[in-house]
Amino acid sequence: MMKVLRTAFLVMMMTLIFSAVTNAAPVPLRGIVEGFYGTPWTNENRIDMMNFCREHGLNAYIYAPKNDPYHRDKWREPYPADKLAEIKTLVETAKANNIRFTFAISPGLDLKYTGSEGEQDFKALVNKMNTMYALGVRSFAIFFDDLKDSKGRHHEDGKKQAELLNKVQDTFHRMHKDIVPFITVPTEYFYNDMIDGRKIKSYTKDFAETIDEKIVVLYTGNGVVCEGISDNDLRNVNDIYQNDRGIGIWWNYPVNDYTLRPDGKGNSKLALGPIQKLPTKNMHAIFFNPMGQENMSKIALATAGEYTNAPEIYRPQQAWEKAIDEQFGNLAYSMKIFATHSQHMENSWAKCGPADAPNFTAAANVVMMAARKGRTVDLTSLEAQISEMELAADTLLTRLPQKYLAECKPQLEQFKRIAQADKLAVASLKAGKLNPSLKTLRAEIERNAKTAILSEQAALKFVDDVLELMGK
Ligand code: 14T
Repeated sequence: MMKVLRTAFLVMMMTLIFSAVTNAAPVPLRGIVEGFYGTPWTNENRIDMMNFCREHGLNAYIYAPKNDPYHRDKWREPYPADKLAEIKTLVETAKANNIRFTFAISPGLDLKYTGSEGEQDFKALVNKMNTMYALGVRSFAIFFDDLKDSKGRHHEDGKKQAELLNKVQDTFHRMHKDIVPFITVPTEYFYNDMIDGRKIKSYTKDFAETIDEKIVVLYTGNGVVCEGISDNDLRNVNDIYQNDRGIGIWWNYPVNDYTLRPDGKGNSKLALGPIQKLPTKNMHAIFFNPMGQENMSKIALATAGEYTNAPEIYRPQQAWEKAIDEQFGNLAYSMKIFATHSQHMENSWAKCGPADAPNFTAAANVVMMAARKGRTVDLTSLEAQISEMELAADTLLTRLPQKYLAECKPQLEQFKRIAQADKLAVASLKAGKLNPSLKTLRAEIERNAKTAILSEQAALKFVDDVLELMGK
């Protein structure tokens, strides 16, 4: 009898322990950081996104819009009543959706650490956070990113910053027992900025040594916007930041604020690919920085949900197809064609996301290779793709619901122009002489490139390749 009981007890314990292990979320804190430059999301956007997060297994949202004056530029100034009411609604919506709402403040531009000014600023910080506590906020972040001058230098003191963070957290924790550990982003927030050759820079060394081990430190990878973070990359940065639960990630995809249009109204390229190339283990927290285009961000963010809920078995391409099928119903086929041409984000300092339209590039390369040798080639595969592109652009322009169209119309129109230019490029190759309309259309594409960019290295490159070959 005793033996049977003991066995039963053991089995029960094993089951409990095992289920505790398997039920533990691979990434306990996973969500969105509204941390981009440019026009912030509307509260309606945010509420919509919180519902989306719950549906996709994301459980955290950080409020940190760079262009909210009360978050950064004028961080000392109290929020006006209407803004407070908005934030209160967000806090309540987050709660109803089981999402941890974090209020972030970015005081670094002019924060004072010492003397009577330091005292005053400390009080201003605590005051601002107390107002948020009264609205129901229980999670707080203080960010110190983007404090570099025009020469790319910063003058921050890692020890002073970290000491201030610790002091604010301690003070706040003494006042309110129900707050969770703070979140921060240091001034040197990407790996290549933390080291100088093989040496850890003094700012990072001081910050890492001083910061309370419970505080969640976020970093963006080897660069600000980078191709991926390997398990090994994560180990390297965790050698610097030996925090309780390891360093967390602020992932700069699908954010596109660095492709801001000259008129400031919107961004020229949309990031419509899947999340990819992120670590498979040892992540306590990951936050995805989205686009100002809230609805168009949901392709990448749905894949972020898939990834964070099972990083080890995540497959980007499959998650991407599933996301588009779910979100676009009978327009999914057309949306996949458009989105394939707008996933790769790259400029002089940023590089992220899968290559645009790899199938197009492959077909175009075969064609160009032969054309350069003066050989005739089979153009059927390329022509089929081009027709589908034009059809997809037309279909989406006429049938996409307004909430999406409002976020991607210039890009869809540009997509259509590029498809038409591709068609003229193929016709030129076939005729053995340049179709004069191609140059006109190419110029029109260029005029629109300030507001809409996509497929620069794929469908648009083919146009330029043909122009170069047959030009003048
Ligand atoms: F906090 C950081 F992790 C971070 O990424 N900060 C900003 C972020 O607000 C912005 O959305 C993101 C993408 O542009 O990159 C950081 O901002 C930069 C960084 C640069 F190197 C803006 C311009 C830069 F040249």
